[in-house]
Amino acid sequence: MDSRLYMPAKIQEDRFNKIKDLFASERPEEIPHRLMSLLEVFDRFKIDIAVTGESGAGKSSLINAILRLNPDDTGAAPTGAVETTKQATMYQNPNLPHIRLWDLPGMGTPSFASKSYVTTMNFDLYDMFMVVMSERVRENNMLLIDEIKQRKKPFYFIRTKIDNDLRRKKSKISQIRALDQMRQDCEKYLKEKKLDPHVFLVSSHETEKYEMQNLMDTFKDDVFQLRAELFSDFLDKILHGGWIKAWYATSHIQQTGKLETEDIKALQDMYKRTGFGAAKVSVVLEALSHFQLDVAVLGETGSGASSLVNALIGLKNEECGAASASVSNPAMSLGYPDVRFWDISGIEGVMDYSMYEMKQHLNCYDFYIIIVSDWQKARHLKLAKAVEELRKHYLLVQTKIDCHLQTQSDLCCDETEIPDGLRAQYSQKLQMAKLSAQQMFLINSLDRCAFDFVGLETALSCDLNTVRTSAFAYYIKNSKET
Ligand SMILES: Nc1nc2c(ncn2[C@@H]2O[C@H](COP(=O)(O)OP(=O)(O)OP(=O)(O)O)[C@@H](O)[C@H]2O)c(=O)[nH]1
Ligand SMILES: [Mg+2]
Repeated sequence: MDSRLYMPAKIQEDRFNKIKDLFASERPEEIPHRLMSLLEVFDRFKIDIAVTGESGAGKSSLINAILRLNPDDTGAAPTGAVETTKQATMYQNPNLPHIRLWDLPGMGTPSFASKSYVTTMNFDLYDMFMVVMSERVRENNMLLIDEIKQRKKPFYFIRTKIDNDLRRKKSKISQIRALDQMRQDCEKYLKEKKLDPHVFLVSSHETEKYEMQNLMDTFKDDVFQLRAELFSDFLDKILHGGWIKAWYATSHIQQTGKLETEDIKALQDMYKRTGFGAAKVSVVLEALSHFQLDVAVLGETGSGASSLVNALIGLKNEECGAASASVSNPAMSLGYPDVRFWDISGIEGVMDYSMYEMKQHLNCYDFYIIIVSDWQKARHLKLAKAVEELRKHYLLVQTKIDCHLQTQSDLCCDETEIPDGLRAQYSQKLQMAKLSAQQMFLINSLDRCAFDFVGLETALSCDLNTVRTSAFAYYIKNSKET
């Protein structure tokens, strides 16, 4: 474990300088509270994205693909070969509750005639659109785009069911040619309207192919940006726009349930007390976008820290870019945007340190995954205590659980009995150690579908979302102090 690790900047220099200027006259100890009360309101600010298009184009299937749900999963959008979606229905990823995806009924059926579709669907309620089409660009797609353009709202043009289109194209070259043609076909009509939105060619059934990943990555980035703009714009209207603009903006936000009344009041009060208005908020949100979170994966030598890092970033150990135990560069993955995973093995080397020294070592990270390899030596408990004293968060993981279970395979038990027993036993031990962690994730890093790996990923995404705001606030405070 190298304490002199080079930690790259967490915010781009120009953005960092702007935010430093913003807080130039503030006392450092006031910064976290100020930033966190603002960002907590921003965290609750919702953005509404409508997924629209002709009936049967594949809108509901696309939503399921974006949310990584199978059509049969509970909570998935119903899909079907006949007209299926009969009313606008909202879907969310539980880890990203501020992004609301609206599955709209299809345009151009007897129930939803093209002429009245946009009025019936009330396009004014949405902040962004995904116009979904399959097979051919049709007049209805262009009608939708005209309406969106009139409202000056951003949109993606998404051609789906690409797997069907390419079914008969056997050679790579004919596939590339066909994809090229399809893209040109979409862009031709958009260019005629002097529009240049992102165009994606995807399949909701074969999500690992074509441009689904590109769509998800672009969407994650764009949505943060757009939410930040909408939030600053709303503040501008309610604080500086005169009462008519303020009234309209507030009614819209309340009608769409983007913020609660108390949140709006909190923003107004904050402005009165501190002069923190739209311009300043926009500087803060710009700095927050792409703020890098540093996650330390801590384990003893040979405990499987590198394999865990690789599994988290979705690489196999032998793949190019995969972590090796000696690496002191962080690993990054599109699945966890703006998160740097540090592979820190060899923690036994710091076990003789005092609590103070240990905290010094750990303080540069924002979040920790602590690998438990030997309960007897209880090193993980000391690390967890140090992290708790730093008032930071962590997850506890027992790796190589498959090997552990193999050693017990002579016991005749049900397959789930041993892991269930271990989980219960570990929770008890954690309680006895008076740690805030209640759960131990049992995993095999070489098989991401087995044991608690999915649970670990869900908990990690959720925790990182929560930690981001306070990590950012304290980073700004600390950099002002140094
Ligand atoms: N092969 C293939 N089939 C797809 C794809 N996306 C959707 N489908 C199929 O197309 C049919 C319609 O899909 P839906 O997602 O229900 O379409 P929709 O636009 O939501 O339909 P409505 O709600 O009725 O307007 C279903 O049978 C889907 O399985 C895809 O990417 N590839
Ligand atoms: Mg549907």
